[in-house]
Amino acid sequence: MRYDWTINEIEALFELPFNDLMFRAQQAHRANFDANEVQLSTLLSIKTGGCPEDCKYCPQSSRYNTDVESELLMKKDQVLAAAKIAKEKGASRFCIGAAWREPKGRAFELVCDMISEIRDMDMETCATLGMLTAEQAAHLKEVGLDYYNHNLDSDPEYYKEIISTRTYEERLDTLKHVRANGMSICCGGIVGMGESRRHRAGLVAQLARMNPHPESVPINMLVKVEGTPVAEDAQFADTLDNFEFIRTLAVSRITMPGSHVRLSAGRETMSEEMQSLCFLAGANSIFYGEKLLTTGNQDAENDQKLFAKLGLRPMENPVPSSRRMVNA
Ligand code: SAM
Ligand code: DTB
Ligand code: SF4
Repeated sequence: MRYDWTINEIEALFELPFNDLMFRAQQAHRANFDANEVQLSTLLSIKTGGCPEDCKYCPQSSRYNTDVESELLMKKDQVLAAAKIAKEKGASRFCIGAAWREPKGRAFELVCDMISEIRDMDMETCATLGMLTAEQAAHLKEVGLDYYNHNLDSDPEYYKEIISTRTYEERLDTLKHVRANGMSICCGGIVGMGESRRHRAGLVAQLARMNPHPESVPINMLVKVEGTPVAEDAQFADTLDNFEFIRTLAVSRITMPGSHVRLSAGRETMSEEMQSLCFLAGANSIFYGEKLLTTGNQDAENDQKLFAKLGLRPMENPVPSSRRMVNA
């Protein structure tokens, strides 16, 4: 495993002829995984909207006029009911998301309680709650959280075009606390926000220089939501070519060969052929279920049909039997 990738080297991978890039990605994929298995994660927004941060892509920021209303923290019973449905449909990981800058007080305690119960449901647990202190990370580990999702979103240079209310360093600090407390990291970014190929290579370099690599790497294709700056401002008007998105997945696969690279947001509008090229590029994880946090995703039934056409299988649930409930 390499942790010393330079931006130039990664940019050179981006520039390979497409077929050569796909071949390299398949080689890396097959050396580390069953190339016909895809991990399924289901997302649930447990606290939607009203976020004080100014992430220019985000429909949940209170600063932009989008259709997303601010809601209260969801009740535990509702969350557990959604987790049960996800499990029945075949998800191996359940991820809860909150539109917070950081978790606080009683709400954090309530979320910890939810996590400890999801943990007993024979699924991997994941949460994305914003910035964490070292103490909060320790507490999440204690209640049984397996993964924490916290994205870098872009490379350090382009970051200032997207977010002003939280620094890149603060993101890295949160990731440090997650790692120090023995949880797995889910960390990736968004492409299609008007960044250059060099910026995309810079994002992948940031991820691939982490030692160890993030266990899950979500690559999101920007979902342009009406009312957010990325959908309204001329600076962000360009849309990303599909092949460039596929290349980003392939380069992530080659540089982080042991990680689950996730074909994340943006899948709702992708054709079956586009998605199959994403899998060929080494993506081996998806968000599964009809909703992401606030926007749509492919229906589970569509995914099942596509998997059948391509001969893909959902990855086995990795939760050890020692953690499984006896009467589940
Ligand atoms: N509030 C927490 C935070 O930002 O850390 C957690 C939830 S936040 C919505 C999780 C991630 O979703 C963001 O870091 C971003 O990468 C992704 N995301 C949000 N809106 C998106 C969009 N419109 N298109 C693609 N990805 C998006
Ligand atoms: C990630 O990288 N993508 C997910 C998850 N981690 C939390 C979120 C995508 C959000 C897309 C816009 C929405 O549905 O609000
Ligand atoms: Fe808030 Fe997270 Fe959206 Fe940023 S990405 S506005 S922190 S919910």
